[in-house]
Amino acid sequence: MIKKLLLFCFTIGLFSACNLDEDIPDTQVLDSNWSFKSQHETEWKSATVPGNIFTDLLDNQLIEDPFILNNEEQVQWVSDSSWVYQSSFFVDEKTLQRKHHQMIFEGLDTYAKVYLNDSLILRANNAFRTYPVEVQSILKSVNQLRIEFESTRIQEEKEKAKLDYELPEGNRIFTRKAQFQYGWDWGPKLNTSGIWKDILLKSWDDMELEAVYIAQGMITETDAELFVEATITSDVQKDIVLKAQTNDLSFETTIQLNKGTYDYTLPITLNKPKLWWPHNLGDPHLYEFSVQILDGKIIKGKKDIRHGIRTVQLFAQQDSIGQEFYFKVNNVPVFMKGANYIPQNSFQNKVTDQHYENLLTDVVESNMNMLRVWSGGIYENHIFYNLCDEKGILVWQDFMFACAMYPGDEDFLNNVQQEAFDQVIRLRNHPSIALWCGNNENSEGWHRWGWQAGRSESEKEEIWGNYLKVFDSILPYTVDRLTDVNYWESSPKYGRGNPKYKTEGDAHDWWVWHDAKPFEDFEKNVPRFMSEYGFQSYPSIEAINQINQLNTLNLQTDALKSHQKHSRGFQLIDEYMKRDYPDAHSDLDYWYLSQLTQAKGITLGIEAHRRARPYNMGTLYWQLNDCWPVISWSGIDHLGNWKALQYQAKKSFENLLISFELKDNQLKTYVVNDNLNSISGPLFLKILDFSGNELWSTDKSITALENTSSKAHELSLKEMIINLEESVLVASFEGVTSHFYFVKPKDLLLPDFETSVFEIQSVSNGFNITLESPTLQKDVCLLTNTKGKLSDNFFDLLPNEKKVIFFQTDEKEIPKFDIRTLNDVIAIDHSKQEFFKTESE
Ligand code: BMA
Repeated sequence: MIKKLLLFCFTIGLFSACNLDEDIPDTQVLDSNWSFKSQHETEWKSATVPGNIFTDLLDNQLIEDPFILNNEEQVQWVSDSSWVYQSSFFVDEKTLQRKHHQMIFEGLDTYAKVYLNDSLILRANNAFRTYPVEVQSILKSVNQLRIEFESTRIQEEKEKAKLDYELPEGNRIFTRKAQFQYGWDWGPKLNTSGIWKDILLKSWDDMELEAVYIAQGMITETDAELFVEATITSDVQKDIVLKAQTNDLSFETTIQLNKGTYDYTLPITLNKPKLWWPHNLGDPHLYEFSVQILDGKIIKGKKDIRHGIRTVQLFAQQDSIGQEFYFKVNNVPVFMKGANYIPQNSFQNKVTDQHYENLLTDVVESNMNMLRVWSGGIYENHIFYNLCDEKGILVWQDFMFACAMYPGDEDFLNNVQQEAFDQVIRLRNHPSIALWCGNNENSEGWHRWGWQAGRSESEKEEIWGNYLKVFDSILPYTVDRLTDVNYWESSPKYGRGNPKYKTEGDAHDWWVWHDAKPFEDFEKNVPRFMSEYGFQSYPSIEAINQINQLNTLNLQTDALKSHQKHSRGFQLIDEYMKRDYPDAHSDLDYWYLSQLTQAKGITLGIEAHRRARPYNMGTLYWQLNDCWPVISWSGIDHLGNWKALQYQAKKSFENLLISFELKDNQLKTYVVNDNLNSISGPLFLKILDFSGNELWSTDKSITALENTSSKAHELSLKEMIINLEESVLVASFEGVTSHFYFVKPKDLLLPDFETSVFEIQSVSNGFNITLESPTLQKDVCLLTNTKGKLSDNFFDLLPNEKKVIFFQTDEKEIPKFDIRTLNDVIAIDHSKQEFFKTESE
């Protein structure tokens, strides 16, 4: 247990350069010379660390790629086997002479015995924990490190046998590792094993600066009170200096170092602090701190820490309606717009820095200000949070417990306590983290998914009691003690089975999709904060072709079927598609319409939630991304390609939004303004036919107050003499334009497909594509085999509107584009109908 010594003396002055010697710990990353073998074999093969057994087998051509064809099924034996990894490493004489040597295992997956020079130094059983091990008595100049990983199945069976009842949902609950690797309704069953994070060897003499946390005190416009907390392990008792520098400011204090591990605090005050804001409301400003401990003129330890000064609070008080659920950042209520994030790959070592950069850039470009790191995956790497800090993306951070009930024996609870402690300490310097949440749907599952059926009262009491020990005691206590952000026990507070889901806390709405309810229900069932709702679609053609290993689109293969993990997935996509869209007559059209269906449904939800602010204060759809090529709820597929949903969500997430609601023949136009300033100007409304003739128009001066949603106009359609199947309403306000159609897409009488201008012009970093048509072209989709990124896609082209799309690519040759539009699909559909008519006549 770390004790805390508060120190009161501190000084402030201008940073002056002086010559200092360094005697900081030596750190060696032990990631070379690794090899692996199956426990029962003798032949060693080369391994990559950090990594995992599947990618090592793949690299050695011992298995086929489980992401393509039906290969997942063929590689299940890998998880059922036990594996051994070994390496040798050298320690130079000077380092060896140091007094302390500690090995730090940042991630072992999962049941592992670690031997250093044939001595057992560690038994690990939690992939989410960091294991520090003192090795001074064992370390030599040439060392052998061997790690034996036992199949998780063996331990899980042992744990299961200890209970006289079964816990939902399967044996994964006994093992503290990424739960999605046991198979999910969007993920393959690829239960990895191996060294999935770095192993470090740290050597030092009499003291070590282990960690630094910058805690916040009072923040006002004039001052920010901060506390630089340094965790120091020492052999000696003496006075040293704890120093922190940022910009040209330097702060220091003398501390009385005690033997052992303690926290020491340097209080500092920054004048006129620049606050950290989510990107859609301001600048995510970060202060760079350099923290040192100095023994006389010798630097004994140093760490660079970034700190964003902000307050973030969850407000979840009972109110006259039920229970509010909203966040304030820097004392301002912030509407949260975003999605649920899952691991980017079943094999974490395949996720490069560039993947993180691309995905989080996409998040900002999509106008999202919050991601929920969902609990069936992993506590992400620092790079994820670093980028969220830099880019101004708030993070709702789940603890890794999903859709199940977990054990509650002493060993398990201690293990969870240590995991929570490690992870919260590891991540607490990130200003982007806005909330810690206990679990995903465990409480919901227990209360409403039949998990209590057939159990005795004492059994139920025990299982729920164990739930409370973790989620109502260990986790909230850890968060409260170590951080300045709030804790929320379980997401959702209530699911759709409980009517309170509309009035209390956060909600998951799976009426749509799982219960096949209409998308329009999103407008009826608006909760206080929607933390999950979603709909599946096919991924990019590139991803499908990769799965099938074909050059042309084919939706009928067994390979593709094995990449749909929801038992009713295909059926539900089809059912919803038919409700709103015309029949598809080719695989290409089916693919295209599946994406339009998803985009239409989810943006309907996004906008209903945003219109309802402040009753509702957040909307996070399920799900942002994929962990392999798959038919899923994602907006961005595994290859980074945007689905129609992502392009359309980007528009629905704009700070300034014009949104419509049609009820009882009354069309209400809302203006939602998430900006922190009010916006005044004329609101233009016009109804056009599909050839561009204006059928009706009006304009009105309005003011959209900051941080509000309000009804700006109401139109009675009863009085309108227009053909609704052939009209579109176009609204614009201060540079923002929105379209509204009065009937379902399949009932639109769209003109034939025609784009009169289709120009491609080479510009720097890509090409500009100019489109224009004399008639309305709906859901224009540009398709190309060239790798790149379109600035917009799946958009509507108004009659005679010139639209320029930027295609960012490294390719120098003019790419070839095909165009798909809804006009096209409907035209085929109509001609088919006519054809059938003629035939039967
Ligand atoms: C939510 C998630 C996931 C699941 C998704 C779609 O409940 O938390 O468990 O993948 O629904 O079914």
